[in-house]
Amino acid sequence: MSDRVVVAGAVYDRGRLLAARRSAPEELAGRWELPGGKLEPGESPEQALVRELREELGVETEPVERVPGEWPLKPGYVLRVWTVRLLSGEPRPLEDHDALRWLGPHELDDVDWLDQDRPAVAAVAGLSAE
Ligand code: 523
Repeated sequence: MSDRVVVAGAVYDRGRLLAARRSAPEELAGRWELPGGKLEPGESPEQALVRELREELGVETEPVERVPGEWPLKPGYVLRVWTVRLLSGEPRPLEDHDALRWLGPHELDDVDWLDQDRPAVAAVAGLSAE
């Protein structure tokens, strides 16, 4: 069986990347991630991403491009990432997170990313350095 996809957004605004601190479940709480979540039946990855970012952060966004690569999560799940443009709203930690930070290009190591998000963030940083 193929792995289930979890989508995440590298949300950029004025050159800074949004990092979100998870509030649950216990084993992930306190660690930072690129916000996102699982696809619902019938959704495209881009639709799922726009929905998740609206629910979790209260913002309208537009996926820009897929970040090349795919990163393993818990067994049966893989993470795929898109760069995302903020269209409207100021992100707030409404659901699943208890803090947000905007990281400048030299601040990407300043938060304790989830292990599985680290390679994704490195790929995002490589893309934006081009
Ligand atoms: N991750 C992860 N990194 C990351 C995301 C968005 C998700 O490691 N950037 C993991 C955490 C969970 C799984 O992927 O084990 C699903 O993410 P979650 O819980 O954010 O997905 P939701 O919001 O769809 O979850 P439900 O509450 O279960 O619907």
